[in-house]
Amino acid sequence: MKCDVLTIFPEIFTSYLNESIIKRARAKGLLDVAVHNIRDFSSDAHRTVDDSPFGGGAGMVFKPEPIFRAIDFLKEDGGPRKVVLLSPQGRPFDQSIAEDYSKEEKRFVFICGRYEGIDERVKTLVDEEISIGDYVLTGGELAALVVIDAVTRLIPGALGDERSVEDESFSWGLLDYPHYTRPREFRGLHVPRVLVSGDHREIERWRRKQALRKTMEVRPDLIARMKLSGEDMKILSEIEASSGEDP
Ligand code: 9D3
Repeated sequence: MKCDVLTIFPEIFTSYLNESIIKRARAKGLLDVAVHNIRDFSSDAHRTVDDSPFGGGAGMVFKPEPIFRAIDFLKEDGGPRKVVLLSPQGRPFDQSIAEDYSKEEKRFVFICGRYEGIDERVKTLVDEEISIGDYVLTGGELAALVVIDAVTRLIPGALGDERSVEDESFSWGLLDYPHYTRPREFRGLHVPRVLVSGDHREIERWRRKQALRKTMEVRPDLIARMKLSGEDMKILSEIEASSGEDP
């Protein structure tokens, strides 16, 4: 993925984009991200980017001119761009959008809002408006990082272990099963016997069952829109039958 980020707080991005998997993806040339300060595109000595709302009311609104100028600058090379505005009014971001973005050939421009909002005329530049969920953030910066993070790990070669993405497509739509590592007993807490049995078919079935149980418990909406196999149906009826028993 290639992208530019427009923000008035470029330093928010510095540490996250320079650690771990994202850092390595950048070093490998799989992720190209450039962060730009919208204030650099203002036209006055005070580097003003906001103003009070027409019609009155509290707070400030992003002025259109600096954002238009920034986008004009980014579009100078003439290459195709996909302009994404991070905003609470956007389409909810999910794994399928992350997959689409990871295959997109166009260079992205992520616009991070702040203040009460952004002058509506900026939307004439925007191809897609994206939200990361139903809660109120102070700005779009964390949302842009969430999108970049979720997309980057889907780019082939970005994760050390390519099997991780494969496993996901198998269990897509379910929450994860419980994980354990050494020691086998810790402060009286034991690792489930099946995991040390060496019976890999039984281990697979146990994991699937735990994943189905957990998902049923906290995200029944995910189960409702999943395509369940005959085996999944059988496991679910076992879970149903044993509900109320000791774990
Ligand atoms: C308190 C002001 N709100 C009045 C209803 C509007 C508002 C404006 C700007 C609320 C939040 C923000 C800043 N948030 C984002 O820019 C944002 C966001 C979010 O708040 N939640 C989920 N996804 C996103 S993407 C960008």
